[in-house]
Amino acid sequence: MINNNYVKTVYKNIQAKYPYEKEFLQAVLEVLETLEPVVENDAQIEKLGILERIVEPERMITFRVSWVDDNGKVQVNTGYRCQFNSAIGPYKGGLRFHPTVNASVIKFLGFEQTFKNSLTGLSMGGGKGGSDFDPKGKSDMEIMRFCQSFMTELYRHIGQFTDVPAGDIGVGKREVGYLYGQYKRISNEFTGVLTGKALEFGGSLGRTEATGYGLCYFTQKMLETLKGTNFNDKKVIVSGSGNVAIYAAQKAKELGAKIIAMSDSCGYIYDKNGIDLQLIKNIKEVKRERIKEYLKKYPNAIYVDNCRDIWSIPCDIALPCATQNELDENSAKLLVKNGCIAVAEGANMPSTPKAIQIFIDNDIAYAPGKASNAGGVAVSGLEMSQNSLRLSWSFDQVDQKLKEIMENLFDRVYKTSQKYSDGKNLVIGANIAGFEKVCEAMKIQGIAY
Ligand code: NDP
Ligand code: 2IT
Repeated sequence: MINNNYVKTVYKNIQAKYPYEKEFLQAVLEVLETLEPVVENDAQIEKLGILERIVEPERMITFRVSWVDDNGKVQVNTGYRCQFNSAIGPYKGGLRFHPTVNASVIKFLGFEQTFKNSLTGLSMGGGKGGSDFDPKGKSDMEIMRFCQSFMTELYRHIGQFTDVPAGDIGVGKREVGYLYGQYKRISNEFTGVLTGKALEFGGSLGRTEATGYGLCYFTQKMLETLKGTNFNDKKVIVSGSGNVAIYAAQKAKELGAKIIAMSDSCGYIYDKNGIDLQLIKNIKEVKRERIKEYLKKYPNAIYVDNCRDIWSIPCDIALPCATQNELDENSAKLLVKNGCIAVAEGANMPSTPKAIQIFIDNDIAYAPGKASNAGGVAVSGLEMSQNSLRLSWSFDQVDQKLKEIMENLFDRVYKTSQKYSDGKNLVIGANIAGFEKVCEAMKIQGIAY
């Protein structure tokens, strides 16, 4: 609920302008609701139209991607790049290839990225892109041809000092390789224009692990500060089994937790003895198969072919690491009922607004994704630094920097929450702390953009 008239008007206008962009409106409302005290303390924000500008992307690029499948048939998809905000640095954010991608999804991700990137303390603006292309079931050559066609348009909009894309759902090392190859061919330039690259051509050690590890560094600090405990001996559920989920599970396990369940978009696996992560990696990263394959080696594990029900399993800590709105009100109630003490988001906006309210009302320590999953983009920032320096740092150097970034990020979010609320509401802390730097930069740079 918004009370302040200025904030209310900004939201109503954006709602009237983009009535069908429900994910985007959800992300905007969540942020605007928490900015009221800041707006009320600073008349410049309204005068300079900071909120009107911060909810409107600087540039939204939509393009046709035609490619030829293995049968010689031409296929057509839609490509997007949303260059949301460049107040504090070049646009930075991933590319998502998934059939559910549309303008609303890309805009919500670009909007959130602006605040997330600000929270890392590095100089990166917010951007996001992708396509409704479905990589599932495609051959390697089809993936290559799609990536090449996608980059043939995208290349003119990006650059190491302009906009630096990376991976997200459906875009990992393989896709970044094909995208990079095509960028280089067309531009005749070898620069750090993408992150998440393979080590052979300028990638950073630790980028693959960064989002999942960063999530656990943040969560450990949150557990210590808000709950006086840590991961040790906790039962943990991780949804998803992609890049973020796998390395979140790995680090949580290293910190003493037992991972009892993981999922993919078809269903979930519950293994009360603890999930065999090596097997999950082999199924999902190497063979690109369904998580159900887990049963072949562990017939006593339980498989349920409904991924949304994963939250009905009793656990101490929930790490949603799959996709937006995967954890709803009913799931939140079940988590509370079963004694869960913390929910920390590896995915972007995985909890619905009603679910978040339930966590807050029931004193569950809740880490919003734009803070807790910032480790991926933070190490992307470190990859850009290494590319500029023409140097590569060791895994331990990168991991140490990641840990410092996530712990400092937690402190800043926590202190901001203490200033504007009770210290426990990290949604308020993350939104305001992320907003402050972007807002100041926008004020200083004038209004002609
Ligand atoms: P991956 O493509 O590696 O994995 C995605 C996982 O989520 C898969 O297990 C996939 O299942 C599942 N999933 C995807 N869409 C859906 C859906 N609609 N319903 C149910 N399950 C789904 O992606 P990432 O691990 O990179 O990304 C996961 C989340 O983390 C996303 O929200 C992303 O935006 C966010 N994120 C990613 C970062 C990164 O560096 N990669 C950084 C910060 C956040 P299946 O295999 O069946 O498709
Ligand atoms: O949501 C995200 O932060 C990402 N997908 C990572 C973006 C990046 O530029 O590394």
